[in-house]
Amino acid sequence: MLPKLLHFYFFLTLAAGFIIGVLVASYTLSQGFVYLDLGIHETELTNSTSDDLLSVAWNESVVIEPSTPDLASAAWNESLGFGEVLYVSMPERTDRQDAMNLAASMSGLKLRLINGVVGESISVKAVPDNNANKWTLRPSELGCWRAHADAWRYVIDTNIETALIIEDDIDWDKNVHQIFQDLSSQMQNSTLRLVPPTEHEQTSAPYGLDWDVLIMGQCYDSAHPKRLDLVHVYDDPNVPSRKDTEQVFLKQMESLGVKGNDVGKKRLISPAYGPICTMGYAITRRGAQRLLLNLSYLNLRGPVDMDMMWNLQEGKIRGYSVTPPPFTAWRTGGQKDSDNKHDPKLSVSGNGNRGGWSSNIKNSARAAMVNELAMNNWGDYTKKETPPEPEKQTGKGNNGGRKGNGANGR
Ligand SMILES: *[C@@H]1O[C@H](CO)[C@@H](O)[C@H](O)[C@H]1NC(C)=O
Ligand SMILES: *[C@@H]1O[C@H](CO)[C@@H](O)[C@H](O)[C@H]1NC(C)=O
Ligand SMILES: *[C@@H]1O[C@H](CO)[C@@H](O)[C@H](O)[C@H]1NC(C)=O
Ligand SMILES: *[C@@H]1O[C@H](CO)[C@@H](O)[C@H](O)[C@H]1NC(C)=O
Ligand SMILES: *[C@H]1O[C@H](CO)[C@@H](O)[C@H](O)[C@H]1NC(C)=O
Repeated sequence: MLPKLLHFYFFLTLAAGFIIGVLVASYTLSQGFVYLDLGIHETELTNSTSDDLLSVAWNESVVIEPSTPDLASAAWNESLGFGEVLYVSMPERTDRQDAMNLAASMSGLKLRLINGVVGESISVKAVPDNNANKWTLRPSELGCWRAHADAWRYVIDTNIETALIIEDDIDWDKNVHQIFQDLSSQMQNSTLRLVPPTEHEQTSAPYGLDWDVLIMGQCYDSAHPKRLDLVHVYDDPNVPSRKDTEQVFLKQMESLGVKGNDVGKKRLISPAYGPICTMGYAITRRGAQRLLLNLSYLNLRGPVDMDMMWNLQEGKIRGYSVTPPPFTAWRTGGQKDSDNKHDPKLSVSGNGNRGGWSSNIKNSARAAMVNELAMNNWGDYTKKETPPEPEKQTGKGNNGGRKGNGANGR
């Protein structure tokens, strides 16, 4: 009797073990799919994180308990792992808003519009004090400052921990999520941190919170001349080649020890010191408060980017610069390129978007979206009617079968 009972219990234990195993495995599996649902484009899902999750999921043995998904994979969400993405655009530049809406949708990003401000509309009473310098701000510079200050205010009001702020005339890489995932894993353990990340940072701040501003869309930059030792260098397969990188960034990289064959392979994080332009930067809530304090409440000593730089150089705010910067100007030539410096001698449209260009980027998102949306409907009908020819390897220029119908002109 007793041995029989033992057998029974033994069997029961086995069965229970099996059921638990199946439950845990399917839980892991569902975690994998939760992640997949967050992914924006199917084509992006072949990336390491989802691969890892799937290979865990398909393993029968109960390997790992459902771990918190890698924090850096938040970079694949619609705000790149920041609280929100805000973009500044003059209300009348609906052409640029169309472009940003389109490019963002093709890159799996969601943007919130912060209206640009006409400088002349700002009351003289609302202009910050400017005792320190004699710089007289042009109305367009004042308007630009006001729009960014409104973005900072939005961050403070909404209680988000970080925001990415971009302008409306920019381009980025079509692999922007991968670039930011890589940046995030580097920043989590960056050698530039003064203190180890807090528990909160480790669980919910993909880029840490040890900064006020994270400069990622500068048009000029330089590192602290006496602190060229402060740099965090890492491999990034998506950095532009030397010929696609502007001189100013090659120079900065060289000053920080990245030259020769490392150019085109490495990206750098260094304490921000001399950045100009505000085409793309992230701020923490504390950063937004510091900027609103110094660049509104106390004073405004010059154009918003200059005063931010002065504060960085004076050590009054803490920032990091990412080099080469992931956000860069989209240029078409002509008057459309600038809302600040109107030059009536230029033609209105320049080369137009079809003739537009950008530097510091390996795979332009703007160029990619034109190709990805291209089609040849009538050609496809013709192709269907004629029996398919055997597939020929055409080498470069053909992006493979997936969008093989892409007519490259219209
Ligand atoms: C199961 O896990 C092992 C170890 O992590 C891995 O090498 C193997 O490829 C996995 N199997 C499958 C089918 O993914
Ligand atoms: C993206 O991830 C960040 C960090 O976890 C989070 O704060 C933000 O709300 C997420 N954005 C979206 C659109 O889910
Ligand atoms: C950061 O460092 C910790 C502790 O050394 C380690 O457990 C973690 O995997 C590292 N994270 C990344 C993203 O490298
Ligand atoms: C703000 O700017 C002033 C210059 O007017 C500078 O002296 C001061 O240190 C700055 N303060 C803070 C808190 O950043
Ligand atoms: C994920 O991203 C990397 C880096 O951009 C890319 O080279 C690769 O194609 C992607 N992974 C896979 C397995 O496709």
